[in-house]
This record gives sequence, C-alpha cells and structure tokens, in this order.
Amino acid sequence: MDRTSFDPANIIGQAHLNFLFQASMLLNDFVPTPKNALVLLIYALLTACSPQNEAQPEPSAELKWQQDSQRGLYTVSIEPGNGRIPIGEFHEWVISLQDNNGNPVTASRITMSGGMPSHGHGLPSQPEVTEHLGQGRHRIEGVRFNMAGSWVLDFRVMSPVGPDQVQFKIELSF
Ligand SMILES: [Cu+2]
Repeated sequence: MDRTSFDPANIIGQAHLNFLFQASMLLNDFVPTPKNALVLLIYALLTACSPQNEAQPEPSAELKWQQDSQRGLYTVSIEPGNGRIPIGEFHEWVISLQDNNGNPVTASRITMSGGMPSHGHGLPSQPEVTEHLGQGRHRIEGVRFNMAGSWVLDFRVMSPVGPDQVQFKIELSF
C-alpha cells in the first residue's frame, strides 16, 4: 500500500478525509509502518463509535412517495406521519389524494394492504384509515414494519371520483 494506491474514500468516506490528511501530514508519509497502522486502527475505532455511524432515519423530505393510480383517476402520495419510519413500532402514515385537476379529494373509503413479495408475507398489522385531515389528506393508523427490505403497499380508493388502486414499492433500511 502506498500513497497512490491507497484510497481512503473507498474505505472510510469523504467526511473523514480531513482527519486522514492531517494524520498523514503528522506522520510525513503514508507508508505502512507499525506506527501508521496504529493511528489508522485508533481512527477506525473512534469512527466506529461515533454517532454519525449509527442508523439514522432519512430526512423527512425523502420519505414521501407519489404516483398516479392504476386507472389514472388520482395522484396519490404517502408519507410517514412523523417523518420517520420506526422499525417494529406502530406508527401513522398520511395518504393524500388529488384528482387530475390537482384538486384535493376526500375518500369515502381507503383500504391498505401489502407485504414483502420476496419473503412471501403480508403486512404484520392491519392498518386502517381513521380520519380525514382535510385537503385530501387521510390519517392511516396501525402501520408497522417488522423488518428492513423491499415492501409493497397497496391502496384501494373509493370516492366520488371513482374507484381506483395504487401500489407503492418502497425500500426500507433501518
Ligand atoms: Cu420480510
């Protein structure tokens, strides 16, 4: 390993390059001496314990999914109620409906189902739409995901606009 072939970005990440540059300047060179190896080992231990390496929920702005329903009657968006998806805990989602003119639609009925097709199981709970929140938004209670991975969420919508359905494919990591 020498300075040209050593690529710290692949191993540790861009955010920690400063530290490595400082460390290599302190040591004058990045040659694999026992002393350098010790510095890298200590650094690896420090970063392994730092909070930024813990699983963090994604920013809420990214936790929103939107697509058109199968027959094209609605634009549907879904998002977790608190901007995060806690694994193994019951929590709320919000589903929003718009018609083709961009007007909010209040559903008379929405049912939710889903699961993990690759695992052959459904949702571990039976979520229910419990409340109209106004502006085409509806509260879904009783959502729970018991593992990370690829989930599908199916919604059947009934309203004066007509019956339609939509399937979201979402990837959860925790
Ligand atoms: Cu599964």
